[in-house]
Amino acid sequence: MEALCKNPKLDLEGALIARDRVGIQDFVLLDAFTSENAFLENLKKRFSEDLIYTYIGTLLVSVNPYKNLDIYNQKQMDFYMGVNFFELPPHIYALADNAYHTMLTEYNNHFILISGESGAGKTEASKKILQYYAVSCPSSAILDTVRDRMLMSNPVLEAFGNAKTLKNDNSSRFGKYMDIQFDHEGEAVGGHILSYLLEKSRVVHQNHGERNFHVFYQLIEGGEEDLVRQLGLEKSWQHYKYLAQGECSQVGSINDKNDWKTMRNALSVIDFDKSDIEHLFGIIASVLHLGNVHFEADSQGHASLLGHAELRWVSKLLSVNVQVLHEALTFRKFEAKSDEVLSPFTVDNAIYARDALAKAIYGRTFNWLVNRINQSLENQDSSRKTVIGLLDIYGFEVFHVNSFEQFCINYCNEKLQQLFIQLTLKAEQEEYEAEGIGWEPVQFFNNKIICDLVEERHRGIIAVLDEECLRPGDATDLTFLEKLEEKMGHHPHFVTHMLADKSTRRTLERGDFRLLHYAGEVTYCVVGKRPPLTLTPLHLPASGFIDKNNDLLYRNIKEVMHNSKNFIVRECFPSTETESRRRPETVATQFKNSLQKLTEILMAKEPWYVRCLKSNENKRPGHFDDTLVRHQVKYLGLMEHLRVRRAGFAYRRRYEVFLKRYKPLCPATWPHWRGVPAEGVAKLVEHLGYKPDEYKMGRFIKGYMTRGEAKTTDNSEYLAFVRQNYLNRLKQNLPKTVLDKTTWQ
Ligand code: AD9
Ligand code: MG
Repeated sequence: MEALCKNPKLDLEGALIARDRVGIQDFVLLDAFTSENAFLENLKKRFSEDLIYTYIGTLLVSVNPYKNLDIYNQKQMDFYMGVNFFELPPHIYALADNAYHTMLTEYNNHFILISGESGAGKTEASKKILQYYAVSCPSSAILDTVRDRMLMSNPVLEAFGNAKTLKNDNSSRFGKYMDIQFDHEGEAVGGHILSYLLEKSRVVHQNHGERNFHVFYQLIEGGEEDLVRQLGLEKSWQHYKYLAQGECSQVGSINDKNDWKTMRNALSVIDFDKSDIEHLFGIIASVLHLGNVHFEADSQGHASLLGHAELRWVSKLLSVNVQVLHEALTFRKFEAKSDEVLSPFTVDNAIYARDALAKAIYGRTFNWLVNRINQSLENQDSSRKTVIGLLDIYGFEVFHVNSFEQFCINYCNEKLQQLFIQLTLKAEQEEYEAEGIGWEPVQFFNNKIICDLVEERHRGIIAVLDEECLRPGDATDLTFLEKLEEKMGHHPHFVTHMLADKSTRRTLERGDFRLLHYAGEVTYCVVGKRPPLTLTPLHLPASGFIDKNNDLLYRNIKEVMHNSKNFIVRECFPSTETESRRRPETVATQFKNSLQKLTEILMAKEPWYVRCLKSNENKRPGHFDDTLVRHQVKYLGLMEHLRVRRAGFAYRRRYEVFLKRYKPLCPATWPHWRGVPAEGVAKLVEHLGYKPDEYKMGRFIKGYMTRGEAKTTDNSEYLAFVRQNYLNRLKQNLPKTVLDKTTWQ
């Protein structure tokens, strides 16, 4: 282990001597680190010493160790509290601390973007950051409650929103953005969570080797005898069709019994009372019973119910009338003139309606849960607060068969990569140009072309999909695919069986399309794998793009749910929905819009980045797969980021802000500088003897002097482009008292 980890504050020099063994902790600082090989070698060297974190300037690279390291504890938190970023070895706590102190001193909003593919360690990183704030921020008794609730929201949301996949035993199946609100004293006073598109198809279908959401297994394994009896459940996951398909319940890394206890305790901390909990678990159990409701065809080919006992449990737990529910699952209601007409379902229709109901109940209950947690985190005080937002979203994923869900997840990752590019590579270089600073452009792959391919209005894949979904008549997954072929035929990132050359064609089926994502190729299966109905219900059909995008739930089923006596169910199915004649937005469009809003939220804040890398595909502790890591380094654009950072000026502030911060370093500017801020800064840097290539002055000086002619955009107010290593020296020179006390009201 790096000496610094034992006592970072005392052992800086020791760490420098040990450099050969442990590699370099910030890629920016070393001249020899421009090649990809050297980059990887450094990561690997550090990884082999359990040093999973490395900086590229203020960006933190983290490599998943797949083992518990003794670096997340109170002692480590104490080391990092209030200490300058580059004075200690890289750590997630350092990044969290720096974001926090910058927020306090500059009084602005920040966000931490945690990205990486599925299983790379994003959720773990976000939990570590939250824990750091919970422990290190000042607090009072009242605020302790807020802090505990924030921490406890995690086990609850993970139980309901995470599941075992082939990539990750605790894979996030929803996106999460959490604002932590701080008052001017730096106390965490509240929080707010936004959740994004839960993968609710998992409720009714899991691939082999995968599980349903954790909460189901927790309830069955850990649920108290009384509760389980009240809910009419068997203590065996094999009994439930919705849990048995993946043929995978016991997972070495998961202890459902203990997780149940943690989650139950967390619910009480978040202020769920007995009635909330009863209603909530009633709903979860009802989904399991619903999965065991089966149908057979009667002599006329209409669906007839097989599982009466199960349906009774469903109606009891959801507090709805059993007859009415039965009817809603086996008939469709039409309005013909002033009459209501019932049209019987086939078995296929009934299975579809049953699964749609299970998905709707679960998905909406999840949203209800997020709202309920938000109420408990709400801060009543209306005074101005600053926030740090934490973004932890499902990572890029490629399976053997990829469907609509992977399409949404991977699109979301494209958007985040685009945001990263916008905020770093692109914006940074454009700014140098705008400020008139000499600059050799760094080439990078801009994935905007893929984002456009997916989301462009009228022309993108989502637009074509919606068009097919809304088209009355004979639209199918295959007609959708044909439309795609027509419209995207020549796009360099899109290919189908029909469009492919001979060699590629062999790897594509007729119902597939392939996207060349920034992180690699993914083949999406558009058509539903709907087997003949003679197959056992164990092999439930997974539906295709059109179905999933439509996410249809018949109106009479919604009405039944709205009349439920379970208050959660009632809230989840409001009357406004059944009364409205407007067609709801499709799933993909809703998702696209919510990502657009998210981008706007993030763009208004100061960014910090954690780039998580997966060390190997087999979750093997301490194993570093060179090829896999190299691939991620490439597609995440880490080399390009390093080049921009090394050549560029990582730190920039408006003249006024810069002067306020550093004026104690120069007698001419301290304590007061009465002139133009830009000139004060010029005095300051002259006094400090900066070398010309260590900093640059943006256009503002010129702009200010020749007022009137000058353009006065926000950008032109920037000045002090200071190289990262120089900034460290600058900060180190600053008297400690000033560091502590400077505030920017
Ligand atoms: V997904 O996109 O939600 O499927 P994540 O969130 O990127 O994915 P996660 O944080 O869940 O991955 O990490 C996967 C597993 O790696 C965890 O369950 C841990 O077993 C392991 N892990 C990740 N980070 C660390 C770490 N810093 N220390 C030890 C870790 N183990
Ligand atoms: Mg995750």
